[in-house]
Amino acid sequence: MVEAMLTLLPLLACTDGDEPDRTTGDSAADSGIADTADTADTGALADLEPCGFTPMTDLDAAPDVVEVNLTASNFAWDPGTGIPLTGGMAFNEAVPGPVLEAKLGDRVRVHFVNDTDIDMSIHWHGLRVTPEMDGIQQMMGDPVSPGETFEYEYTIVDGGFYWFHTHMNTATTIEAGLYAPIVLHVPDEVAPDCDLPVVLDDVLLDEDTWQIAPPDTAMMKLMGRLGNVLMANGRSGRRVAWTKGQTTLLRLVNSSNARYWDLVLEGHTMTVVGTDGGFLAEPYAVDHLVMAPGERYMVVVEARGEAGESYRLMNRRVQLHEEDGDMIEVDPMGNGENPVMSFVYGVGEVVGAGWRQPAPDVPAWGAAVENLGHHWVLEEDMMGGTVTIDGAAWPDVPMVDVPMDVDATFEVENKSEMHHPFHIHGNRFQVVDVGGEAVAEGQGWKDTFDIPPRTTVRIVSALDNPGEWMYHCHILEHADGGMAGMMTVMEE
Ligand SMILES: [Cu+2]
Repeated sequence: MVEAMLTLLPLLACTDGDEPDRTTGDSAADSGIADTADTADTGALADLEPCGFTPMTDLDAAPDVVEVNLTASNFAWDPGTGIPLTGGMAFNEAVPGPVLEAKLGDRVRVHFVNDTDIDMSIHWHGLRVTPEMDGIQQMMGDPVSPGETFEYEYTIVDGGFYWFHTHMNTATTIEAGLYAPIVLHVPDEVAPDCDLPVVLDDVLLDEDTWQIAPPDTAMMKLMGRLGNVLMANGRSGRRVAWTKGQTTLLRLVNSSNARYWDLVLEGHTMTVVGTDGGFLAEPYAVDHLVMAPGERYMVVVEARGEAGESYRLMNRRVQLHEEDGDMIEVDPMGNGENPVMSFVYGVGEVVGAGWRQPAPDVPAWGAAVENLGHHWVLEEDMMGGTVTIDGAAWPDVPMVDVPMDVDATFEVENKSEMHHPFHIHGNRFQVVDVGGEAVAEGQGWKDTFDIPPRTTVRIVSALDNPGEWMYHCHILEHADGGMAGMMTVMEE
């Protein structure tokens, strides 16, 4: 069963999938759902999960303080194969880790315990915290060692959807399961019927043992480690209960080491209402959504299906990964569909909450500003097996110095033949053009941007958060391999 589900097909055996459309699954499953709809604790509905999330327990009763315990440990978790991963790791014994939930203006305190046997630091991806809380100074010499603790504390200055993850040996530790969502509410948010963080990930398993495959090969270090099991919220095959009429806010993040996802939700339109750094001024509808590693999108879906119907969230992008020296694609169904999660309609209908777009924190620019902060050059030497920024690898990439509170355009020039998702810590940015083409939709705040091959992307920032900040490729093999540098936003 497991082997059949996870069979890897050689590239040439693949047929392109048709445009996905509505499906009701197989008839046996349908009748099972219909028969058991009013006794939801048995039969085909038994494995349905409620649509929503349970946040980490807030230990502080004060309304504007969120205080949580966070422990990283070795933890065997099941990615959906039925075989727990003995090399797995987790925050609070869950993959993804539990949701950190707070609201704009909250003070957040995290009592972090490193119960693993390796050095560690936590990065709050996208949060504009202070440099000493960003996980980088620890990475650069003062890590949270095994058995040690660290108190992370910061104020929430942006709303939307973010995530946190380890920031040392990321290719290994994030692959092992050390990542979790962050949900940050804004004052004028009207709660949807369902608020569902969905973490998209893949993991590379050995097909004899179904355990996490050995460390990266030289080719993986160049191409990125692509998994052979695709997961939503830590496992394949999750089934989430929906009711006709309800409004769902999907908070999506791509936590994969190297995989770009192209998401399709059968039978439903996704309306993009937010990007990495908060809500958009103007939502826009999509029939698919490409997400680079590290990127987030918030999308709203109105549930229009009927009782018993099932709709799949699928990745239709096919990428190659290495296996025994050959490049193989992950395509378990052989048709480019690659479902990772299903939404299953129960009986009945509700009058949904609808969606009211929160007031956006609108970016200031529609085009590049004249002041050039820096021009980065990303390169990859396939023969030499190196990835570089500005001709060097970490820690030798020259420091970028820019003054605080002066709007600046940054150019990221990708001279290589691969996509690189470029992530900048500490400040927020707006993408203004890609290869000279102005960005038409989704002018939201970003901290992670896809830089296509042989293309220059221009981004603008107000640089209002001072300090030394890391920037790097979010293909974790590239980051660990030296595709990273530091930028100082200098106070006057
Ligand atoms: Cu890269």
